[in-house]
Amino acid sequence: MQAFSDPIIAVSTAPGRGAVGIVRISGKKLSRFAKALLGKNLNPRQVQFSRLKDARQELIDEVLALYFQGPESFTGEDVLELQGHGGQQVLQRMIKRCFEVSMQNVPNEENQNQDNHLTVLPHLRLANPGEFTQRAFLNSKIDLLQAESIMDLIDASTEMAAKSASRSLSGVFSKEIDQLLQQVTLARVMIEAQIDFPEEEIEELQAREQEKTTREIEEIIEQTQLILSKARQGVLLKEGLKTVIAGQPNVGKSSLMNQLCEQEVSIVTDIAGTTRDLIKQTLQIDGIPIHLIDTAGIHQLASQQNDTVEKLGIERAWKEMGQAQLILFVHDLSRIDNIDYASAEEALHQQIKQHVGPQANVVHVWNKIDLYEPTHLKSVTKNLNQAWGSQEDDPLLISTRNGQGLQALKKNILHRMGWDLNLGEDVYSARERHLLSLKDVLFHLQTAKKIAHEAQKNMDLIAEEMRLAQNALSQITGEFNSDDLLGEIFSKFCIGK
Ligand SMILES: Nc1nc2c(ncn2[C@@H]2O[C@H](COP(=O)(O)OP(=O)(O)OP(=O)(O)O)[C@@H](O)[C@H]2O)c(=O)[nH]1
Ligand SMILES: [Mg+2]
Repeated sequence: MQAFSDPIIAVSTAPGRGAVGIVRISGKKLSRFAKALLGKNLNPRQVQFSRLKDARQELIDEVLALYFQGPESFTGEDVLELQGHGGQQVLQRMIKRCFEVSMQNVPNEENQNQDNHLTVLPHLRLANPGEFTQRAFLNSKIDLLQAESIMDLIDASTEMAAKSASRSLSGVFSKEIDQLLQQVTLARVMIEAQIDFPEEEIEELQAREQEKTTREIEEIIEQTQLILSKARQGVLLKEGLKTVIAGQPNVGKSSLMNQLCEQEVSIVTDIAGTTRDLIKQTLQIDGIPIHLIDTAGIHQLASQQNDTVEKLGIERAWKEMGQAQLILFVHDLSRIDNIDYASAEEALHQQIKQHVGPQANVVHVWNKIDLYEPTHLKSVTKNLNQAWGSQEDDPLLISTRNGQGLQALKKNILHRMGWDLNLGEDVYSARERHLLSLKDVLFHLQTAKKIAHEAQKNMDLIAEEMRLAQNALSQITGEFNSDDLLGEIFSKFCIGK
């Protein structure tokens, strides 16, 4: 049975070859272990050079040893770091030696009685994924938001994502949540006090207090909305945006894919039905990861034809559209006056609406502007945009051939996802879990506000909603979390972290 009090050991550097490799040990009373392993007493927070030898006194590696005495360490326990050379064999020999030494018996220095011996470091075991960070959390060195941001920092794939993770790690997000929690708690105390108002209390005073409470709830709602929008951006930075390029054959979907990715990832020809399978590529727009998917052109005749590959390709396109956060529906301006093409466009538009739901994020992109220059172009596309319920005032007119309109399209993609440039620098890394809790908080606050605005204010109900908001908030920083959730969060870490 594994225990949280067991000392743990792991290689903390990435697997593979490297100049330096680190073995990390965390536990209680590590100084005795360090002495038995390296033959000398280590001073906390000082780097000491040592020769680590095996049982036959053969050199395993020359190491730099760093000893942190708890609670002034990452995990809050004693921590020993051995920095050696980064080969896997060396590191494994170091770990093996640590296990051997941990099981040795040494005289108990605290009790000089001759027969009194102690095992150097009983129950030493390999660390589970994320266990060092989990201990830091359990020993209150960091809160749950900070623990999660450590993983985000390691995983960050863009500079912006790394910046936002380090902002969370430094506690910016936690501080804002804590402040919000304090505000909610205070408001709740005030409300509870009003419930207990003595009967003889003058009505006027009571009314004034209630008004103040309502105002306070409204302020807290505003604050929650701001934090939610910053957290939303954080999730976007971390997770990116799944975007599918869809449309009829030959409209220029693959050309758009290549232009956005700035490389030839998809084959482009003038033959309708060139793309048959999904082509996936991740790119960045202003530091936001966009997971772009090029799909097979969709046409109504496919189901009547015998081309199995094409049919399968179209099926896959529909499946991806169903899961996409954004669909770039590409249209071919050079064929817009062709009746067959236009009616197929209308049919496809209806199909997309049915398939992905009316709330889906569909951006209409009008391609091949270089081939179509009549003066009434804008009004034609504008009418179409409006008829199709598009959100754009100005239609997105592009040419993948000469690059026209692509910048506007990129901006539009970010805008559609609610990316607020003004918040850019303020963003902190966040997860779906945080968004769900914040939405929960907002729901309870808004319910409380609604009751507060009723003529017959039921203060008991308001207090209950505030209590639920408070609970949802404390779930974010981990004060109020089930063991299951904690287990799930930490198991996603890598070993040694
Ligand atoms: N003039 C012009 N031609 C374009 C433009 N974009 C694409 N084309 C041409 O249109 C044809 C089809 O382009 P693709 O990118 O293969 O179109 P697609 O939508 O991926 O086609 P399928 O994979 O068959 O569904 C090619 O001959 C392209 O060179 C554009 O902006 N202007
Ligand atoms: Mg294509």
